[in-house]
Amino acid sequence: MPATLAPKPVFDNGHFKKDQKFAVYDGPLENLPYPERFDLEAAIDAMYSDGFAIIPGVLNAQEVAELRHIMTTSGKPDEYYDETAKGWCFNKHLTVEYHKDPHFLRYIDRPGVVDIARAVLGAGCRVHSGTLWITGPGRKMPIHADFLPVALPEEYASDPRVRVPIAECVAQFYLDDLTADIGPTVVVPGSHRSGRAPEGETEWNGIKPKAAMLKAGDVLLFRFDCWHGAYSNTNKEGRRRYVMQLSYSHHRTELGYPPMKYDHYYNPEVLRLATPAQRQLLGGGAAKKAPAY
Ligand SMILES: O=C(O)CCC(=O)C(=O)O
Ligand SMILES: [Fe+2]
Repeated sequence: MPATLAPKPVFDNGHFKKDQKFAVYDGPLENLPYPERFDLEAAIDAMYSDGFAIIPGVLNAQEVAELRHIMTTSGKPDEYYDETAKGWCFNKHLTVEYHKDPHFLRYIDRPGVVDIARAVLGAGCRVHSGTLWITGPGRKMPIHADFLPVALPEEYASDPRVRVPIAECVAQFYLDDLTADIGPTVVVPGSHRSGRAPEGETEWNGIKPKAAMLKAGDVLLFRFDCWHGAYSNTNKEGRRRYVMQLSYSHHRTELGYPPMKYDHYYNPEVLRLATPAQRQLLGGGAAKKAPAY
């Protein structure tokens, strides 16, 4: 007789749960406090207490303009991304190819952002993946968790003695001075302490989503289990929101591009220009032959 197994627990991991209920937050919008000055220790603590940190002024005006230009001119013609006729919105979402394009090296180890990532994910953390995302009027995103590595009863997740480790976090580089009408990212502060992903809820513990009403060049870094979404883009002039996403993960996570130790997949310019710190973030190391899959 086979041994009786305990019932399979319901493992709820946000984005990846197909039958999850989602709800868009469209209530009154309150902004997150804007940090007057950046304090690294406070930002690291905030990743555990609030679930996110704001790093102001990461990119300068020229870098913002350069990235916006790259995003506008890359990919296919605009018609290809325009889904307004299907009841959706302009939605141009491109994957950053770190192994092909040396331009993107410059963003992966920005002071403040990478320091928090290393502190919360471990010194060996990696760049997991990146995207360039332009979204137009009509776009919104329901409140969700990107990934929930550890599901816990709320009484444990909220216990101050419990510090749930961070598996992955995403840095959103904003390339606009955000206003409510172009759909800022919203986060529910502290919601990772619920121990679960939202199920059609927009608030947790009486805490409503708050807007990251940031300036062009600022970064919002949040852990994947913190509930978040995006307010609707209701702009009447057709203004689009520009964001670069850069996610960091624990060093044992599979990356969304070839790790740099498989250097024959790489553009030689990326290999030539990468600093030792950037090599490490891209999964570099002693060059290896590709595994024989
Ligand atoms: O667009 C935003 O502000 C949020 C994006 C997001 O939550 C996601 O890509 O999972
Ligand atoms: Fe998300």
